[in-house]
Amino acid sequence: MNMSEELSKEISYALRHAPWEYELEMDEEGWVPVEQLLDALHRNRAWKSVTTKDIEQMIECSKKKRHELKNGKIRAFYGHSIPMKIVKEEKMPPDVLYHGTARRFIQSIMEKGLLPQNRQYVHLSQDLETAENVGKRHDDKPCILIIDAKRAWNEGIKFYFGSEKVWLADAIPSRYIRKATYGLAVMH
Ligand code: HQG
Repeated sequence: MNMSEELSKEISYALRHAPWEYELEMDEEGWVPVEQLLDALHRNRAWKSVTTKDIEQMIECSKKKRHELKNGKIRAFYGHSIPMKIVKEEKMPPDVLYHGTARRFIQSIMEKGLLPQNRQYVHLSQDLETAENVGKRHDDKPCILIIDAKRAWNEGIKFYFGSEKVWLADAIPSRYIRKATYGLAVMH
């Protein structure tokens, strides 16, 4: 892992899971003052000389947009597990969304629907490639689920904008979920 990836991981950990460990004051949309984050990072020898510019560069270079820096504040777009629920912007989803997961979770998902588990929201992918990459974190042969987002939205399920590739929902009932065969996913 290079320096920028390590910095991204550390910042994701702070902003998604443990702002109190870094003494960060977080607002309801997940924003914290960059100065506070820098102060905390500077207390760690590994990040002694990290600057706002380094954080900007890390965000810029990352293939996946995980953080946003604006008006002297920084936030994580998604992924939170802290007790205070981060308020996200409700938005009409595309007709179809995807979710990459492990084969071993399928039976439970088909019974109970998609649940946020340890995070605040269920994470859905904008495209198949993203879903495959998410699924590979859990299983070398991930299973891709197709979410009938349009119908779910029409029937009152709320969706929230996460980032350019990530959509969020409180939960997705199983009637809106079907399994893609792995072959189908690759063909698209
Ligand atoms: C599964 C990463 C059994 C769900 C990723 C998933 C993403 C169920 C796992 C983002 C279930 C939770 C989030 C049910 C859901 N029964 N299992 N009823 N409902 N699950 O890591 O979506 O790179 O919390 O399928 O790329 O994998 O860190 O969520 O497998 O965008 O920026 O429970 O985090 O982004 O796993 O990943 P996770 P996720 P970063």
